[in-house]
Amino acid sequence: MAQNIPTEQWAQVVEQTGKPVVYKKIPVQKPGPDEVLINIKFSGVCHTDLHAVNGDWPLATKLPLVGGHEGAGVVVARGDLVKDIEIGDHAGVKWINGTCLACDFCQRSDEPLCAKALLSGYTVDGTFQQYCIAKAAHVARIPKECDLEAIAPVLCAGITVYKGLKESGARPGETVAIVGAGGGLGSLACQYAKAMGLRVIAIDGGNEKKEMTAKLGAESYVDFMSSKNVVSDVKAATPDGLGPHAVILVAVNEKPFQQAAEYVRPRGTVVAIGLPAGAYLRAPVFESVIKMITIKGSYVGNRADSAEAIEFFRRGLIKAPYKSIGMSELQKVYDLMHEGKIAGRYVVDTSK
Ligand code: 8ID
Ligand code: ZN
Repeated sequence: MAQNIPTEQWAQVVEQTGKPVVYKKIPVQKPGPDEVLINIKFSGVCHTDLHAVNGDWPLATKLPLVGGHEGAGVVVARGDLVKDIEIGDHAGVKWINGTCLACDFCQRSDEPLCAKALLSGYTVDGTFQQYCIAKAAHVARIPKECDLEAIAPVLCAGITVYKGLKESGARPGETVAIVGAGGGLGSLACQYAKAMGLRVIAIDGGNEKKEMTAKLGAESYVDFMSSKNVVSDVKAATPDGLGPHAVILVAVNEKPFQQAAEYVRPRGTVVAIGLPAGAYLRAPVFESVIKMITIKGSYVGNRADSAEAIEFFRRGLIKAPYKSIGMSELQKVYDLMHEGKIAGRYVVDTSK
């Protein structure tokens, strides 16, 4: 290990689900043979982190838990088996912290489907601490020219929506509806969709998100809070009135998951990404069949998707808004997120 690594560090710890996070000092871990230790400088706050704090998914978290999975920083130590990443390199800790690399899914580069996947900030400690461990094979390589604070949200939100847009099969010039467009994933989805040559209908609530999504390149906005009929408003927002070719669902609410099948274009694809607790995807069989629609899930991305999403950022194509705050104030971010009051993403600075 390098000499300047402290034995203790600041972290935000979930000690009990459903209770506020606790800001305290905890020990710095040592990386195993196939792991790296990353000095996390900045970490985005994803709604998944709030699901972990609330314990509202049918998947248990580790406890006590350090949340966070959009961590950007500097490699400060590595295990003996690690050869392809150097001390001093910039790297990112993603949701997929490690996988077995040997199962059928890993072999086919569907690593998120690996049954042995370690999940940062959920089944292993994540990035709301100053020093975080991850499997070297899975850490994201971040080019030195990229700003570590601005790139943090790409490490989950960016990768996930980029993958989801690819899964939708939408082609350049076609229209995609982004449901929850004013949130963390949604704001990045607007930018990736635009960079991929797609036309964006943003769906969210309130004027702040309307203005933000317009700046991010959305051509139209449907306000789910004031619209009298979301289905007809979304259809009307497409150039020919037939509905969007794809729908990217990144809201944390069940209702839009039921509505999407109604306004998606015949032959279109609905991609479910958001994970509202206890929600169901429902669609009428008759219309789904005669419209030949596809409804599918999309879950983060593999290592290649991650590298591609980072490359879009490096090229200057992704400039999503974020708000900076000290890591000590993480609970404030969760409170705002719970109320749906965050336009874009919050990024915490682990030194404050
Ligand atoms: O791999 C995955 N599938 C993956 C990866 C990362 C995150 C899934 N997620 C999940 C999270 O766990 C969470 O459930 O995606 C969801 C969205 O995460 P986020 O973008 O970090 O959440 P946010 O910033 O709170 O944004 C949610 C937005 O949805 C809007 C809200 O106003 C907010 O802007 N929204 C809601 I709640 N209801 C809506 C509705 N009916 C709505 N927008 C349109 N219509
Ligand atoms: Zn996330």
